[in-house]
Amino acid sequence: MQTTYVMIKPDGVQRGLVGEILGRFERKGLKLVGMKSMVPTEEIARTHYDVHKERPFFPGLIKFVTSGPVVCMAWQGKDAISVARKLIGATNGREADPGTIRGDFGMDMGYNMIHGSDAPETAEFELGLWFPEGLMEWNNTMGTWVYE
Ligand code: D4T
Repeated sequence: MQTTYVMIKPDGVQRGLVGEILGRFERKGLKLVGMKSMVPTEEIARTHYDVHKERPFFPGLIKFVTSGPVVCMAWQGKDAISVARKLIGATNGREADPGTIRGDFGMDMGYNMIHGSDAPETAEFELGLWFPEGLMEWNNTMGTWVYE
């Protein structure tokens, strides 16, 4: 089992897409092991996107991510990282496949509504950053009908 960090960004919240987006992860069969909402501080946003700190879009990205509430989620399941990335779709909404979140609702690169960890190491780092209090352990009875 893997756990991945998924975050609905301020544009997803502003556009009223929270229910639509998180419903897709639920329906897929992933298990929710953490969820909360906050307006990110500049410090947490900078740490999260540290890998991009030299890129020209970095200042705009930090301003955007700290502009309003985000929804922080931890989803667990077999290959949860790649499964979530597939549900999310390509970075630019205009290029993302229909059926993906960005493909169905997005038209841009910066305003792409959602983030998902891209590798086990980044998932571990991001989960520790956004959920320092830890994640929920619970028995998801639905899981017995999701996996053979
Ligand atoms: P995140 O990290 O938000 O899930 O997005 P991706 O994994 O799909 O894309 P990324 O790390 O390459 O980019 C992080 C974040 O920066 C914005 N961005 C990216 C941007 O505004 N302009 C750009 O040219 C790029 C490459 C979008 C997502």
